[in-house]
Amino acid sequence: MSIPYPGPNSLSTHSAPSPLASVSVVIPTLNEAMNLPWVLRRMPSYVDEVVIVDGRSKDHTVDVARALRVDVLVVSEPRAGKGWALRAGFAAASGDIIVMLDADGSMDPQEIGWFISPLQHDFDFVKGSRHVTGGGSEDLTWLRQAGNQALTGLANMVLHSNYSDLCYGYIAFRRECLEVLQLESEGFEIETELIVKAARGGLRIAEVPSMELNRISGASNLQTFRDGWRVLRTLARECTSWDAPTAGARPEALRRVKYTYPSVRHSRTPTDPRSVLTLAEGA
Ligand SMILES: Nc1nc2c(ncn2[C@@H]2O[C@H](COP(=O)(O)OP(=O)(O)O)[C@@H](O)[C@H]2O)c(=O)[nH]1
Ligand SMILES: [Mg+2]
Repeated sequence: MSIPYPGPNSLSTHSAPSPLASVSVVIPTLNEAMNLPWVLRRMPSYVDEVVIVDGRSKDHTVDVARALRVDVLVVSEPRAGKGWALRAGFAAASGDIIVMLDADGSMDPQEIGWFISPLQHDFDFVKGSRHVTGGGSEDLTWLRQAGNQALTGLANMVLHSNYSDLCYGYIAFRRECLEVLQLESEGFEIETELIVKAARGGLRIAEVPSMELNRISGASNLQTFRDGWRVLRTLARECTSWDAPTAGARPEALRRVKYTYPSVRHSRTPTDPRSVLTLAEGA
């Protein structure tokens, strides 16, 4: 099943039937056989495609995925790192909307609707946040929390943005965004790369609350200091040397002036009550 998609010029095509946007969910997996069943069983029915990216698991992750979802697309990526995995998954995904989430049970697929809703209202890129009302985390240690807070503050200062949660990888975007983002990260820093480039590329960004749960079983692959350093390096690199494609080089759906947000203004003039009351009388 697909969901209504307003298309790039939704305001001007009001009377035409909306095309349906398809939804792909990309999930990188590394030894998640014990956790993936919960994730796949919580997948909303309107998700059209689930892409699992594996290549290094030593358990039965891929068999479990195939057993639970016959139409699962399994992409093999033998190189180590979440960045490699996500990039391979994005390249294979066919949906109009791409959602990325983890396989360890820390991100609830039932929240996907919250991410998709802003994409249907002209946003391009939607980020989950544990630090807005309605969001939270069972999984953040004080050290990770402090590091994330410092990195988020730094990113906001440099980007003139107001992100509330930099290091969190529950994200959805319209697939055209990939042409603007030009991803190249190999590891966990891909989340930072996505977020920095989305801001620098002038995408229309929304944050939605997300509740991060504990990993169901197994241990995190993230190493706080090693990966924190990679995040910092990515932040510095993408903020200084990356140049977003200009509006002309973009897909039609994302074309707008570089670094500026559209300011659509709806006229708000006082209404003469008589014009409304006569309507009611005529009815
Ligand atoms: N395919 C693939 N997936 C990975 C790799 N490293 C981590 N992942 C997956 O990326 C997601 C996030 O990893 P996790 O260890 O939970 O990191 P954390 O959530 O930041 O603590 C999980 O679904 C992992 O299975 C990798 O090298 N290859
Ligand atoms: Mg995790």
